[in-house]
Amino acid sequence: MNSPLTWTDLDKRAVDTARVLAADAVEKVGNGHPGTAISLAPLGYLLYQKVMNVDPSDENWLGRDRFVLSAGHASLTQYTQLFLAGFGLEISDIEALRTWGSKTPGHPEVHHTKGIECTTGPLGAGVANGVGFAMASRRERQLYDPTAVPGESVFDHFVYVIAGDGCMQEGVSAEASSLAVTQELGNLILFYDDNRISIEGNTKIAFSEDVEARYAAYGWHVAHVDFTNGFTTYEEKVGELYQAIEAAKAVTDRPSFIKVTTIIGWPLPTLAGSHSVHGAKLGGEEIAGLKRELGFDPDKSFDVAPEVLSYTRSNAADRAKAAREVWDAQYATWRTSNPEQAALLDRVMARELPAGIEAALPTFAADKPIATRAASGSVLSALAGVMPELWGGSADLAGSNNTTMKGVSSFIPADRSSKDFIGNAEGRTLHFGIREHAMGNILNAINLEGLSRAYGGTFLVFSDYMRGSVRLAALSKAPTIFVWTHDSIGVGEDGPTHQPVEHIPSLRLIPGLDVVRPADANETAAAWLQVLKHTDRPAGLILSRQNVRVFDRSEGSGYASTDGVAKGGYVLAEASADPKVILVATGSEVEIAAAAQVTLEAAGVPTRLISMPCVEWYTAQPDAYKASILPAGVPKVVIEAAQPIGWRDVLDGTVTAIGIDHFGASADAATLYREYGLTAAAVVEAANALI
Ligand SMILES: Cc1ncc(C[n+]2csc(CCOP(=O)(O)OP(=O)(O)O)c2C)c(N)n1
Ligand SMILES: [Mg+2]
Repeated sequence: MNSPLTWTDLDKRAVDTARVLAADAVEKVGNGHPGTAISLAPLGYLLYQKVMNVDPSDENWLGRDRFVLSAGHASLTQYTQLFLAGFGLEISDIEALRTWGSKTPGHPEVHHTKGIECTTGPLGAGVANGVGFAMASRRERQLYDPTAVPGESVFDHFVYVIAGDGCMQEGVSAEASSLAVTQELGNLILFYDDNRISIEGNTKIAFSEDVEARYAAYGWHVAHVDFTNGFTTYEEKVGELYQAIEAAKAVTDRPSFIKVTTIIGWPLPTLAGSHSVHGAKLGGEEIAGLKRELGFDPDKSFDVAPEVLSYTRSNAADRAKAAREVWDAQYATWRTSNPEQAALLDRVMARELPAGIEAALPTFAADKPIATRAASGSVLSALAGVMPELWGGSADLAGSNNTTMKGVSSFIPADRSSKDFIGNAEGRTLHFGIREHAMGNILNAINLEGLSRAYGGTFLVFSDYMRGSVRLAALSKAPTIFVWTHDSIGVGEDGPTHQPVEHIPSLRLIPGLDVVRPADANETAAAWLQVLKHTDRPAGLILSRQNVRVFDRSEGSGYASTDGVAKGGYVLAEASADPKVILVATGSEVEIAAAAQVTLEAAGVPTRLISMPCVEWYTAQPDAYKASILPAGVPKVVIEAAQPIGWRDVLDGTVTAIGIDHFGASADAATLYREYGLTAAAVVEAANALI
């Protein structure tokens, strides 16, 4: 518990300083979002100076509370507090808002500005990130400090999220908030800035539910602090807000929702309450009026009284010191009494894989075909024991995605155990429900937190439902692993709604995302290893529903080992002489290309076969390697059961790409492959046409 709230004139002055800085910063650059930063300054200040355990001198302190500004456009809400608390932002950084190279970009960006936990801006995503951070915290306690009393471990902390009307309107927040209560996330506190304004003005044109009642219906602990006193007067009730936060912290069996009714831009003299302050500069007159109202010199910009800054910085430092004294001692004790867990923590924080992980991976015999999704399931089960930090699940498709590690229980409260899934404290199997978008953002938060590694699955076709989170993973360099199965028309009878066609090339368009489509079971194991090794980027594992041939890679078989998987593309089967044509394929189409290679070779055409499980890894190889396996002068035929766009950019020279540029249909997979011309015969024909 924090001590009773003290709120002096200096605190008030500091809050007002945050407001005028927000106004000045947007005015200087000529664009940005001043309104909410002005009216939410008391909440931001309260959190950073009176509530949260954070350490401005060590922004990665493990014991810190996590903060997410889901309303990312109001980034100045956070930047001004990071400045006042001394997280490394100086006044020149506030002055440089939204300009090239500044530490204060338009929206908060993780790994860019100290004190930012995750990149926000796409509205609602931050709510799901908050849920992810809260889940991560519970798992970390169990992983590293399993005997601790919940709430008393060095790994316990609170997660605070600020959301606005937009976040509450976006479906992803509903998905995540529903799951948060199932997960009993008592460490999560969500503020809703109920200012009833978004870009198009009064939200009543598109938003009419009682959001507080909605959260109560989810099962959250709810509270309301009304700065407008029922739309009569305006009173920034920081004391009441503080009490509401303290009460929320005391509720440990469910998340807490605090609606704060505000007026956007308050106390701007003429524009408070107007949507024009949401995302535009205010104008000199208005800012001068604000400054006069608050007792600031209207002729000065970026004017911070030294006594204010020294007060806020020393207050933040003192609070951090007090919190650290307790935590550091507790942490030292934890390390000595839990040497095994401490070693695990050190390894995971260094982002290293366990020694001997290669040996733990299964190998698959070539005697019978296996779907790569099934191989993936075997890989995960094999990793469960050696990689305790690994956890994951599916958006209700565990049986289809093969995402459940054998022998691992579920990450659900024990009393939610079902016939099929047993939940307990050790649980690592995640159940996202049918909530792909929230799943993606929850995974991102867990993986950004970095104290465990999480994956999540759905059908590839539904990657569309979570694409925003995939993009954020790539942008944030979150090492999230997306397991996308049922990766082509090979889905078969479910028909075109479930048959991805455009997804693979469209995911390849996302910069920084590794799109990995292994050819067979053994490539799947190698692909998992490679994906786990990359800790600075997300990957999508694209896996087949249908069985595919397992290549015999033994000595003399003619097929190469899986060593080349790490290079993204490699010679799976060499030509009998200098190749006249090179066949390139990914995933389930590699076996088709292999059959075509046999036919072409039999007809006297020396043909090389390349498996290319990951274009991104291949592209990153030295030019010499690329030229050695795919020389420009030799014609190439590519086959992939997807939109064939893009291959001419990956491969030099003459390229024919066989794919599918239309929707599929409901029929068995073999029929669809035949009807749509994804056959060895088509590859042979295309090859013959080129040579
Ligand atoms: C997913 C998404 N859609 C649209 C936007 C563009 N956008 C930025 S702010 C905003 C309005 C947000 O309203 P609110 O959350 O109430 O914030 P306030 O105006 O109160 O600051 C919109 C539509 C966005 N950032 N993210
Ligand atoms: Mg609003």
